[in-house]
Amino acid sequence: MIDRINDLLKRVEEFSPKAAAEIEEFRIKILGKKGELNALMEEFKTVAPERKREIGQRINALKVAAQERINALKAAAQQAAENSAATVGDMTRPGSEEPLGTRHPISLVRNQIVEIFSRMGYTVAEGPEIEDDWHVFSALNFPPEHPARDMQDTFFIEKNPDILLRTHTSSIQVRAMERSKPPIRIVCPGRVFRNEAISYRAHCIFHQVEGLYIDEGVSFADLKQSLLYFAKEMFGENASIRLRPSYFPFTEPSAEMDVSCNLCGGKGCNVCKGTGWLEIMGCGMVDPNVLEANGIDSKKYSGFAFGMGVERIAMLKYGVKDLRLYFENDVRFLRQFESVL
Ligand code: 2NL
Repeated sequence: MIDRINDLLKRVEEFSPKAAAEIEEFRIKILGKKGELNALMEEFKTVAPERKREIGQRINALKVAAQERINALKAAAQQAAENSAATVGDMTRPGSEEPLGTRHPISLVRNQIVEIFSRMGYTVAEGPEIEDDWHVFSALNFPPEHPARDMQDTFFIEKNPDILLRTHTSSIQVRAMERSKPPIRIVCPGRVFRNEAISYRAHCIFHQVEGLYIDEGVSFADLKQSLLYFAKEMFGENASIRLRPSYFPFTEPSAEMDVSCNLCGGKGCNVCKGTGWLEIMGCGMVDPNVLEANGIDSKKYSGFAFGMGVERIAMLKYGVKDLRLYFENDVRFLRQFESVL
């Protein structure tokens, strides 16, 4: 009888069903009313009294082992069924909704600036971020000793004074003048790099949009009218502009352009520091030296150019107080900007 108990125990331990239905079949065959275990119990009645204790313990152990094995197999089969249902899924269920991302505020504002100028006939030009001295400084009338050429202000690649990260997107415009004859009418968006300490108002990487318009008879009046149109489209129909004399190596005359403060309507607030005006860009008539350096006859052609910082425009438009927010990619900040552009 011991052999039959051991044999059944072995079969229980080795039982490995190929389908879940086999487990229940096996349970009935072993543990069922007319199963093999009950047959052993029947036979147990005839066991000699002095052996009852040992054989009884063995039958009991067999019963426990069989129940545990069957329970474990059933649980595993159910888990497997749930897993395969999860991977295949119910194809008729509605899909789960994925939240849409939002465009970065810098992209939104850059796209909007580019779009406004494209309505005035400007096309977009781009160029390399790693540049040479000629396209960033020399072709733009920077004198050899200009402080912008200093290591303190410009990132040079491997200390080579001729290879550097562009400090403004004017280098794109220089490349456009090299490539094509006037009329030229382009906007140049891009990242620029300056060796500056990072703070709430400065960063070593930021974004600019510059513009260049060269043709016969382009005047300062054209500059004013174009930039007034831009300001109204960007800041609203009530926006007005003023130009203050300034200096850039590449324009003559040069000016800083202010737009009326859209927060206080020109009355004076903490954003415009009580002046009613916000500085938004630099501009001017392209210096004849720059035209000549780029092979354009300055007696025949004239042009205007302008440049603005995208971060600054976005700060003024959205009331962002700290420039570092643009670079941290905190979704709680980024989610606040939704737009179609
Ligand atoms: C500023 C000032 C400016 C330009 C950029 C330019 C480009 C060429 C020739 C002449 Cl190729 N000028 N660009 C002109 C005036 C101002 O930017 O404050 N930018 C953030």
